[in-house]
Amino acid sequence: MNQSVSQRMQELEELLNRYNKEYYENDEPSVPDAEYDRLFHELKALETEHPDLRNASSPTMKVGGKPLGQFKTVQHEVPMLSLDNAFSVEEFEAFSKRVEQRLDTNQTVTFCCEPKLDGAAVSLLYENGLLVRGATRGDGQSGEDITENVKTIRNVPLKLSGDVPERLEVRGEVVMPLGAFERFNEQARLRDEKVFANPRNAAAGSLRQLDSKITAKRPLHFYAYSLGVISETTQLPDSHYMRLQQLKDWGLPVNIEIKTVESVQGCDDYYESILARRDSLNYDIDGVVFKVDSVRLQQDLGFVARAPRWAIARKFPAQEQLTTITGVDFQVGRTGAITPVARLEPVNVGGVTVSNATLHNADEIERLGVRIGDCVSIRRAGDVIPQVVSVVKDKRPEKTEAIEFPLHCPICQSDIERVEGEAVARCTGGLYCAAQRKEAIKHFASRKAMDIDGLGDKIVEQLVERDWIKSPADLYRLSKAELATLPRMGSKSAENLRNAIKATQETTLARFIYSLGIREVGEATANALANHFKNLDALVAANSEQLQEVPDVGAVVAHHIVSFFQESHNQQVVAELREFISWPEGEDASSVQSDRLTGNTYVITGTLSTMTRDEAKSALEALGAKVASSVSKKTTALVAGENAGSKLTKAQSLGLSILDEEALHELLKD
Ligand code: 9MJ
Repeated sequence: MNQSVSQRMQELEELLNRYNKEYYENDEPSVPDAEYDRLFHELKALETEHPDLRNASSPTMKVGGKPLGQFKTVQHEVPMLSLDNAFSVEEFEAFSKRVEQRLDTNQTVTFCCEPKLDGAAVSLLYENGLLVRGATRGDGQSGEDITENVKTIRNVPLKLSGDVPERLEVRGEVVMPLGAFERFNEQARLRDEKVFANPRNAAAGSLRQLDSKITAKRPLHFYAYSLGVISETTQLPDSHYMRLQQLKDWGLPVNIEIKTVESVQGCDDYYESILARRDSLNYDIDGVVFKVDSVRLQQDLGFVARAPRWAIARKFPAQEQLTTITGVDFQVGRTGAITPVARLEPVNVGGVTVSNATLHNADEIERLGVRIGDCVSIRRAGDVIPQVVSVVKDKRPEKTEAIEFPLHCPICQSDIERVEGEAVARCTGGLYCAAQRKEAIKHFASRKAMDIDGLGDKIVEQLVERDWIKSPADLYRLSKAELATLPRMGSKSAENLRNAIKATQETTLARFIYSLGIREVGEATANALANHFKNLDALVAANSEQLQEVPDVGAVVAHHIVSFFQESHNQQVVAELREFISWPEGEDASSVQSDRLTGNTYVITGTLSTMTRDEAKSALEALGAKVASSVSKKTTALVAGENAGSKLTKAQSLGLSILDEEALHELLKD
C-alpha cells in the first residue's frame, strides 16, 4: 500500500513542480489554480498521514518559483511569506481557534480584513523616502531585481512624503485591472502577439520584461499590504491596519476595501460582502485575507515553513475551471460578425454554472489549438462572458474532432466573408439574415437608441421569426391587433406597446443615427455627428475626409459610415424610417446644447443621490463634455458619489480634481 502512496506522492510532487514552473517562471499555466489547489491539498493530506514519506524539497514546503537568472538577485532581509488557505468556514474557524489557543487568550482578537489581490507580489525599498529597489517575491528568500520596471508603474511613488523612516520596505501586489487586461488581450489577439491567460500572468509577465519600456506600456497598478524592513529607530502603531493608513499618508496606494473587525462573525460578514461585490471590482481577487491586527501578537504567533501563523487566506470559488468541449456553435451578431461559441459540459465557475464560452474567432481557435472533445480551462471574471483560455493537451482524449469554421451563415446561408487583415469573419446577408435582423432591431429599440418601452428581446425574436418585421421601419406598421396575437400579450399590453412605438416617432437626430447601428458608431460618436452635420442629408452625403473633421472620427469609423450609407439596402431602410420618424432639423439637431465643456473629459463613479449616473452623463455630454469609463491622466475631473471605490483612489493618486455631487450641480448650472 505504501508503495502506491509513495508513488502517488512522487507523481503529485512532479506535477506540482511542473505547474509551479509554468506559473511562476513562464507566466503560462497549463491548468487552472483550482486544479493546482486540488493536487496541493491531496499531497498535503498524504504528507500529514505519512510524515515519514515526506520529501524535504516537497512543493508544500516552498513559496513561488526560483529567480530566472535574467535579473540581478535580491536577498530578502525579511522573508516574503506566502499565505495558508482556508477553503471553508470550518477551516477558518479552526485557524481562529489555533490563534486563540496559541495566544492563550479568550479575549476577542481583532482581525484586519483585506481583499486577496490576484497579481504579482513585490517588495519596494525606500531609503530616505526615495524608491531605490523593487523586487519580486521569488522563492520568498530571494527574488529578482525589477527596480526599473516597478518605477514605470504609475501609482508607485518614486518619492514618499512626510516624516518617513530612513529605510522602509513596503510589500504589496501588482495587478492589471480587468478592463485594461481585456483590452490588452484584444489588441494582442489582433496583432498575433502573446495573449495572457489571466490578469495575474499578465501582471507577472509585464514585471519580468527585460526592457522597462515594455513594462511602461502595460497598465499596471500597485496596492501596498504589508511592511518588510523598517529602520529600528522608527515608532509605528501596533495595529497593522493603522500602519497601512500610515503608508497611505506617506503617499502609497492602499486598497480602500481594507478594514478591521472584532470576531469570527465579523470576518464571515466581510467575506460575504466582498464575495457579493467580486464581479463589480475592477481587479481579480481570489479570496480575502484575515490578519491578526496587532503586530505584537503577530510576533508572538510567528510563522511556519512558508506562511505566517497570524494570517490566513479564505478562498473564493475559483474563476477558472476545467471542463470538456462538447461542440461549437457559430453565433451571428448585429453586424454579421460570426463568433464561435464552445458548448461545454456544464461547470461551476466562480459560483455560476457555465455551459458556453466564447472562442472569439478563427485565429483564436488556431492559437489555442483546440478541438471538440478537448479538456479546456474556462475563465469567468467580472462581467465579461466566459472564455476558453487554454487547452490541457495532457488530458486530450483519443477521439477529438477538428472545429470547422463555416463558409456559409448558419442562419441565412449567405456567404461568410473574411476581409484581409481582419480577425472577424462576417455573414454578408445584412438585414436579409434573421440573426442580424434580430440584433439590429434589438439595438434600434434599446434605451440609448429609440428607447421603445416594452419591446423586449423576446418580443423582437418572435416578430422576426414570424417574418412580420423585415426592417426596423416595419415596427411602425404593426397594428395593435397583430401585437395582441403574440404569446402572453393581452390587449392592454398590445396597446401600450403600440403607443410606446408611436411615441418614438419624434426623436433627436443623434438618437436616430445611433439607432442605425453603424459599426463603431456609439452614442458619443452619434452625438458628435449630429452636432457637426446638423441634418441627415449632410451626413449621408459626407465623404471620408469630411467625416474625419468630426471630433473622434478617424479613418476606420469614417469608412464604416461611408460604406453603411453606400449599401442600397441600408439606403432603403433609412428612407423607409424617414416616412415615420422626424427630429428637429438645424441648430439643435443633436442632444448637445452647448460647447461650454468641449475638450473636457469626466469620469463618474459611486452612487449619486439626486440623479442616475446615466443622467449625469447625458447632462455633461449636452454641454459638450466627454464622459469616459476609466480614469487616466487625460481625465479632467472625477465625479465621485457615495461609496466611490478604486476610481477615486486612482484619481487621487493622479492628483486629479474630484467633484462631489454639489460641485457637479454647480458645473452643470453655470
Ligand atoms: C494579497 N495578495 O492581496 C497578503 N495579500 O500578507 C494581502 N497578500 C500577504 N496580504 C502576508 N492582502 C503575506 C501575504
